[in-house]
Amino acid sequence: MRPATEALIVIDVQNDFCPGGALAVAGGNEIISRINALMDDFAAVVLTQDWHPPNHASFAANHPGAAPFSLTEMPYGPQVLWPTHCVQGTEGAAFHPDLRTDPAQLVIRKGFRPGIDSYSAFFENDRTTATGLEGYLKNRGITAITLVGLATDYCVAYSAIDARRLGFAATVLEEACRGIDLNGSLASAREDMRAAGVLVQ
Ligand code: VGL
Ligand code: ZN
Repeated sequence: MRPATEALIVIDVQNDFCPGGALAVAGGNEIISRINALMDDFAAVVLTQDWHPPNHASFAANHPGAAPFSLTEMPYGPQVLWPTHCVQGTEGAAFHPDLRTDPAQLVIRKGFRPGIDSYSAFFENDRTTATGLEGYLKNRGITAITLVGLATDYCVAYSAIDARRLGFAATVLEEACRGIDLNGSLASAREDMRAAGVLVQ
């Protein structure tokens, strides 16, 4: 068992990010048994859930003429336009049926504001609108987090880098993560995480 100051943060292990889903990450389902086992080592377990309204600005379908995986400019900076995924209340947004959810004390939903995407478990993509996770963890006396889940180069990396910015120690267990790898995003995410002081294992 890890010390009570450590939390496991399980990022977006949802049907749409697993094979057969709308934004499938290759091998996304392969990490689930490892994540399930890890939950027994941590007294604090948090799940995140990508949770978009149908009119979400990150969906290519809501930008006439735009192709999925193309880039657009949002008021907060560049934004990848994704296939429609993790729509609130749909089967695609549900946790993968093999993921243990009972050990989790908190589920953080993110990306619910139509005009702004939210990769990080801590902040929306403007990097200032908070999800509340920082306060929850600090109130529980958590000082170090271990991150696992999907996708390594987007939601996992953004969460880990924000964790460092907020003063948490952060470890990403790559064997329990899978990436999308869009135009070299996996290599640059690893580099950015290391530069931010994230331990990438
Ligand atoms: C994610 C793209 C869009 C993720 C979420 O969970 O990494 N990626 N929404
Ligand atoms: Zn999303």
